[in-house]
Amino acid sequence: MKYYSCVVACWALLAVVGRATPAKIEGLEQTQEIDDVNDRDPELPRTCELSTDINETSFQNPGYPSATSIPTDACRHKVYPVNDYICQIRLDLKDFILAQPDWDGVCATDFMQVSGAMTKIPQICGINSGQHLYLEVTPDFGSVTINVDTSAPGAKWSISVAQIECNSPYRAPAGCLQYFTSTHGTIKSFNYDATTFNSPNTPPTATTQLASQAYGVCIKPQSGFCSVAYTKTSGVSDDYSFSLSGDASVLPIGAIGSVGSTDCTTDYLMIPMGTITDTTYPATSADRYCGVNFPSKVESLVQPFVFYVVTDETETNHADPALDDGPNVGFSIGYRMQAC
Ligand SMILES: [Ca+2]
Ligand SMILES: [Ca+2]
Repeated sequence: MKYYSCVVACWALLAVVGRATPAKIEGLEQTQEIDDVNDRDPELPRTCELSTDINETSFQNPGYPSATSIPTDACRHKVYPVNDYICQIRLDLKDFILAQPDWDGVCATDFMQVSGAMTKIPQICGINSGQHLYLEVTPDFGSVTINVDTSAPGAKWSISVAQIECNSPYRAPAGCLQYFTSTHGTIKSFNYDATTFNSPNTPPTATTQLASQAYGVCIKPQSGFCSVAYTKTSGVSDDYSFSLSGDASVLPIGAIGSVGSTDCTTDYLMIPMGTITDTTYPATSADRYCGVNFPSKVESLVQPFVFYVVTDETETNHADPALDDGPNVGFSIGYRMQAC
């Protein structure tokens, strides 16, 4: 009963206090204290302005599984360590639908932001159900705050929060915002599921790729496997399912992508010493991949198996609008470990 009455009270409080604090980023610096919830029931979902000090809890929007009917403004969830041996926190975005970014890929309406961890988390918005993130913390981290800030109705999220001990086999290597442990799988850019083309054969009409990203995606090494091969999950060279830079709406379908550090300077994937198995490309190896397409296969044997995602803060070329860097949809890349 304490929880439910608090939900109502906190919701009412947000409606009043939240609106009185229009600054978005500064939301985390509000003097308003987050309520400590010491209910030991992990099944009890936590919503705005509530905390947890037990493992495996969920942070959800008010009214979940329905979407919000009014903006929440800053909606914060504070996570305290369950013991003195916590080195990571894994966030699983079970359900995550926020407003889309603006034309520059900036999360200007809604965003999720995390503070208190060593890992710098990019601001995330749009559709990210099924994505996950690892936050690196020190065992004496104090607390981590997850802030989902919405200024439009229609947001919906359910984020499970798992604390990982320093000696846990589930701990990801340091520096990996995302960590994949199977021998094959799919790695998607954040908000990739908000594809703005009607089909992969029609050009995108808006940028869904998010700005200001810089993170590593790691793949767990396995005995008997010596390299990783990356391909577009669409499996089709002549489509618009991949675009990181360049105006995908004017380039012809099937145009080859760009590779290398000269051409890929704004938004790109970095695959260390990638070997290109695609004779339509002018290079046989490159570290950077961008443009409006991806080679039929890129293989890397550099361990640890990591690829990096980098985007700058804009899609606009102020000096020459004809060279605007979008609309771009990001990437959906399949990875498969290759036997030695
Ligand atoms: Ca771009
Ligand atoms: Ca950009």
